[in-house]
Amino acid sequence: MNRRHLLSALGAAGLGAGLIGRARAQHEMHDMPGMSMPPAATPEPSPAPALGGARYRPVHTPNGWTLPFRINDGVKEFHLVAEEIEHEFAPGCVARCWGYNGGTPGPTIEAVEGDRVRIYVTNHLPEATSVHWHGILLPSGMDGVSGLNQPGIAPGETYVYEFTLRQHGTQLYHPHADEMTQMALGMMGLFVIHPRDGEAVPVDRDYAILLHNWALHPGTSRPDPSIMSDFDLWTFNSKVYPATAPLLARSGERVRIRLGNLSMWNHPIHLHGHRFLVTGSDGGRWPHALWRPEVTEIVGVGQTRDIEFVAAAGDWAFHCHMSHHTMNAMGHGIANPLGVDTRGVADDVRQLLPGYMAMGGNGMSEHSAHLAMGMMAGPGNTLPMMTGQGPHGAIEMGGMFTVLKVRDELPGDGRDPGWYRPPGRELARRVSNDPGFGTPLRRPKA
Ligand SMILES: [Cu+2]
Repeated sequence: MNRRHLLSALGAAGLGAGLIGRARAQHEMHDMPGMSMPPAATPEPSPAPALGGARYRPVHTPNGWTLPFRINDGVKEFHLVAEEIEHEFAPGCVARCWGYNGGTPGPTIEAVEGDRVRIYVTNHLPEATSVHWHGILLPSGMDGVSGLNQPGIAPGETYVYEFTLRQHGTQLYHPHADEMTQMALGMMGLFVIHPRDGEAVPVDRDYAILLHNWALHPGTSRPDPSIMSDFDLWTFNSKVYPATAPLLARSGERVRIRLGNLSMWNHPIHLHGHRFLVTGSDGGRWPHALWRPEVTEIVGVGQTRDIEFVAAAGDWAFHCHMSHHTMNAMGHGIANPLGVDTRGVADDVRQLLPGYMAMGGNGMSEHSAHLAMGMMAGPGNTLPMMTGQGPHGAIEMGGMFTVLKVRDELPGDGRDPGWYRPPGRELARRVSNDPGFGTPLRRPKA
């Protein structure tokens, strides 16, 4: 039996193996005060500005930004640059990606129904690109499908797109030239169009999150465009938890979260503690009669969905409900170690593989415990399968996960308010450590 077979027979050092984060980096992460908190907090929403006569509440793109524009003769002018960038998914994992204007996702483009927009696109990539304005009603020649609607924008060239916005809603933009590669490397962005006449039910906070997946194999630094389904990283605005910024709100505020999906999977996005309304999509804000209450909404590939809710005090998980999408890199094709006592063979394996740890026999939770203790090593430039520390211990999440933090009052400067303190006895608590506690009923044996 060769080493490879032996490993796979043993469950390959637990499901996290081969992808176990760099122990030292993780160790430091856990040791640094505040590192379990995402670095980028959410600033206060600024008052609705007057632009071209129309007033709107600006969208906030967590971990991202909004592209500034200038007004030239009544036309809003934007400039996108397609280019290679260095992108950090979370501390300890950096990749050479492709994006726009220095980042992935590209900056959010924001405008108002009725605006005439002119968008310059400069190509700094090594191959031709184009931009498709996904969901936007426009003349065919502006639709951005290279070969069909226009020639590809060659490296070094700048093209200009110009059209009038005839709708509102949460739209997207992405290349339509070597689309598989360029999107796999991170080229995509949100395009939010506000209604011209404002909204009958205005929101106090407006967040925008783009969902994506990445095949960044452990130990490598370039996303692999050939992968169809077995991705390593699942992201909110190109970040994985714990680097995903928390979403902040005050109790009682009306919050909208716009979700766009340009990944290769559908994502059932779930919010704890609230019943939200699905109120819109690429088709704009729906008529009131179509709003429907949900706690989980599937955002299909190429779709957008807007959800709205009245914020209730607490720390509330907000995540994709595909449980592998709230994990980071892991091996998927290995033997199942669950229930297997591997203690006896771990010493033998260590002679072949120094540092080997038998894991997963009692579940995967010990993965995060070992990480916290700095006991695990693995390939460089990857992240632990599950991570994150909360006020009560390991959160054991990654990928498409963040925390909605609702407080009666928030720090004025947009700082993270820290962890929620439940009032009185509103906290689950231990009442016994006797395994024989109580008289639970069990389903009768047949
Ligand atoms: Cu998902």
